[in-house]
Amino acid sequence: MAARALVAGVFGAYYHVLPFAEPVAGETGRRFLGERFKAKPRGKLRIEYGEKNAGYNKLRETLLAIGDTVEIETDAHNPDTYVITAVDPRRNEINRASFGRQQCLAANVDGVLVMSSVRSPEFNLGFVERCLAEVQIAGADVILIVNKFDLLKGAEGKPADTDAANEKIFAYYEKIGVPVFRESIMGGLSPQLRARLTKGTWLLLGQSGTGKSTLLNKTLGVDLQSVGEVSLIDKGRHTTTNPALYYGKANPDLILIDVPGLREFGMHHRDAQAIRLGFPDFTELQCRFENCLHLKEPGCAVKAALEAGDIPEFRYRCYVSMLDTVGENFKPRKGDYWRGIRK
Ligand SMILES: Nc1nc2c(ncn2[C@@H]2O[C@H](COP(=O)(O)OP(=O)(O)OP(=O)(O)O)[C@@H](O)[C@H]2O)c(=O)[nH]1
Ligand SMILES: [Mg+2]
Ligand SMILES: [Zn+2]
Repeated sequence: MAARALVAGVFGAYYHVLPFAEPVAGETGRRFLGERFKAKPRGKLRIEYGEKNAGYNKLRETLLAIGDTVEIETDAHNPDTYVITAVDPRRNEINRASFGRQQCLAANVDGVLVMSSVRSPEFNLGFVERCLAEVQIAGADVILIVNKFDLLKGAEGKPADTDAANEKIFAYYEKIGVPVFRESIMGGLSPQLRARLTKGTWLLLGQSGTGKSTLLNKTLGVDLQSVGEVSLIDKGRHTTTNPALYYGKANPDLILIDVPGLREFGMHHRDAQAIRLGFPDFTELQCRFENCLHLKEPGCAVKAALEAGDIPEFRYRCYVSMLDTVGENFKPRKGDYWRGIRK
């Protein structure tokens, strides 16, 4: 029998899927049956998927990602495992490049929670900037969470101007419309952040150790319905790099996707024109040339704004360093399709 499901875990050779429950009259939002199942894509699937989604480049090498909605069927020969027979086109997808390969971290997200911290680890501007650009290119909402503010109190050995410099960065993000939440997640979410996280599918994106799993635990609570390694939550330490999707039984409308153990967030999979579009505060300015990369072109409004101090130095420097890495070392390997590689 065929059913519809959400891809909720990626484990190399197979996936975890959460079948949707029949909609209840008068209720909005998706409901799940509650159990997760092992599933494998039917061999023919990749070819069919490619034909249906002509917009995708060489889609036969694309595989499924967390957040894909799929059609599943039972397999008479293998009752423990469902067969994935079809995949819906994606509304958006968040990718990163790592070791010269592109990895699709999640598809069909409403927003991304970019997670960072002020101490252990220190605020990593480059990482955060690349996440913000990727989310902008993908076309999803973004929120910046700066965690571990509790560690600032009485912190010794660090000059206070690091924090003043960080505050200038946060203030600029707020000015260009990126909400910034200053948090100490271990002691609980701020009421403002909690009020913001009531529904939707959110990807948690941040360097290892910034507190993503802690946020997940505090937000979704004890009756966590998990798809993925539960031990990962218990220990609060990453044990794997498999992304997984979670929701609380009390509120299946709020879904969080955790990607553990990210050490780098490469943008080599994007070209220069895509990077350009990742900076909305730059594109809203009127350069002489529509596709201006704001480097040495005449009549560049971004360079003018930089000189006038309207665009801060840090922002422009991050942009230029991102342009420096595009396409560099980007060699996807065939056979790695299950990781979300394409091109
Ligand atoms: N001081 C302080 N420590 C925190 C806070 N939130 C989380 N931590 C600690 O930071 C460490 C890392 O937290 P995790 O939630 O495992 O971080 P993560 O982002 O999931 O890390 P990866 O799974 O490796 O990507 C843990 O020891 C947490 O207890 C906080 O608000 N303040
Ligand atoms: Mg984690
Ligand atoms: Zn320009």
